[in-house]
Amino acid sequence: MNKIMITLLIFLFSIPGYAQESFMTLGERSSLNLDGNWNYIIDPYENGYYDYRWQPSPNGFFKNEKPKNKWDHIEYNFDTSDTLTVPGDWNSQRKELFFYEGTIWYKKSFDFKKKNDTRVFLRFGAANYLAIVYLNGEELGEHEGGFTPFSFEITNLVREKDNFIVVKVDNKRCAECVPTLNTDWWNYGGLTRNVSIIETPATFISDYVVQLKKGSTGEISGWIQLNGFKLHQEVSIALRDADIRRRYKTDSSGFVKYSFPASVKLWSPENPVLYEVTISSETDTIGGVIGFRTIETKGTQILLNGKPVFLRGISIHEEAPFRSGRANSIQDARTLLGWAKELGCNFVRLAHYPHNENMVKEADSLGLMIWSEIPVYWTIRWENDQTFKNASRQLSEMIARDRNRASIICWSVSNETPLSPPRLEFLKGLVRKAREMDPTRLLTAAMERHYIDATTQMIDDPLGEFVDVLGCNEYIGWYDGLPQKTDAIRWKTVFNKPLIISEFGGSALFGYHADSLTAWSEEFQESLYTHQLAMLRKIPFLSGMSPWILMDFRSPRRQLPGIQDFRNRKGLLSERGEKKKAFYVLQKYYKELQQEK
Ligand code: GCB
Repeated sequence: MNKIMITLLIFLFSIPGYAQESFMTLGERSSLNLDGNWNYIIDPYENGYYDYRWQPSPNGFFKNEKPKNKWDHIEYNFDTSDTLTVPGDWNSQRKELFFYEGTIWYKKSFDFKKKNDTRVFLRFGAANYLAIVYLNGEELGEHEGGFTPFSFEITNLVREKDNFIVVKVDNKRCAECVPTLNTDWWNYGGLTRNVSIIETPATFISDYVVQLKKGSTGEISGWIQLNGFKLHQEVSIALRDADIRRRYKTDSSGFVKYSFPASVKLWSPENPVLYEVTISSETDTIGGVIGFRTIETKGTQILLNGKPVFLRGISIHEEAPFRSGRANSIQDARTLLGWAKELGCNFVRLAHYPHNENMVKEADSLGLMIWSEIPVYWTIRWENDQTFKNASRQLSEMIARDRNRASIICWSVSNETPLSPPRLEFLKGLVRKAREMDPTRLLTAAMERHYIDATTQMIDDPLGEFVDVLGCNEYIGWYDGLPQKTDAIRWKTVFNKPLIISEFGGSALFGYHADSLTAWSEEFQESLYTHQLAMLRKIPFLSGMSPWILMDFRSPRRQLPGIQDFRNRKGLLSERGEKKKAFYVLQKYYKELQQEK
């Protein structure tokens, strides 16, 4: 490394709170957990941020000030304010915050004894939507986007006693945001995922990829990236149980790309084998459990480990079973994915944004393939450059976090977006970015269809040319006619690619029974599933489905008193885990599909 580079690095590392791209391995390290009670101040007028001329105030709430003498009047006090539990959304923790969209300030104090020659980071699993983070009164930086992790280096700011973190979290919706103003899910605000302090060696393994090479079941390839001063090091990869250990040298930027032959047992839903993988450098060691599989397409088929697979799926929102609000715990993940397994699924669509890490890890060990997506949903501002950058960053953060997970087989760039040339350019940009970052997984998007005559559905969205798998949402029998309408429908596409029907469904209130033509009844939903499945069975290029949706979820758009009560009722289970009749229709169908194999 030359002198100029060293000076530059020292300069960068010495800026307090120099904001990081999200280093993937920070999420894998043991750390000081900051979950639990955080004091909070609700601030609808953003009084703690702006002065009375609406200028950012140098003495905002982030200073966590205390009166210095008896005539000092400071009009806030975190320590006497109430608390919220982190991780957790605020809407479902306090009745008065149920509909709240705006700013809430969080504060947590902690002590931290840093070891010699280490670096320290503050990591957030996610904060919805815009977070500005301060440590001991200094701004560390901000993060936009509610569903991906971010971290800040605090090596030079953290002290042994009485640190305080203040976070301004603002979940106001906006037209240029991702997602935009209009969605069909609850805009749960707050520090919705874990917060932790992580200590690493001065030079540490910041990111790595260990995956089968695309199209090969006998070659592992990937790369390792170091971060710090001592970038030129010997590094190694070891796979326990496969008796593999390989050594490499990183270049002067701390990077090495590698590839080696390996005979590993392949991960699949029937046998989700995971290997203990250890990556070591001269200064650091990190490990994880990783599965190996290939995923490709051939004509209209999806091939898992070289063999055609039909994706028996279900869509899932990150909504907590039984208690409502944002799901985040391992128990939530086990319940939701357990129901998917009970249905007979081998596939889940994690809608409409990256879900928490517990979901992905649990899917890895349960053997569920995943469709993971970013909230580029409905009417995004296609021509706004900032909106594109924001979407692209969320996509990168999703891929960076999860690209070693065997369960994830496809990245989706959008959901039901209206056709236009700027939209196509925007989405092509995202597809390009995803391919650059991860050449091994399939790219998809939930697109729309249209009628070319009274009974023929056509999928010809120009985006289809750029993705590997066509996703398509359709609501024939619910928003479009009655369930019987599906009987005469035929499907066509201009693409020679596999199709996943990424949504279909209809609403039913658990326990409401009537005849099959009565809206909101379990019988209506049951009949809709029966007719839909008969139609889908006849699509020759169909490779999978993820009906909408596993469990009822909160949405401000769903008002009807006594039926919806602010819940989208298209779940196969109620929010209390009660199974509706349609659950059994899909379960039976998935059993039949398994037997047909
Ligand atoms: C859709 C959306 C999904 C909605 C669903 C519905 O097409 O993709 O987010 O919740 O329809 O229930 O209308």
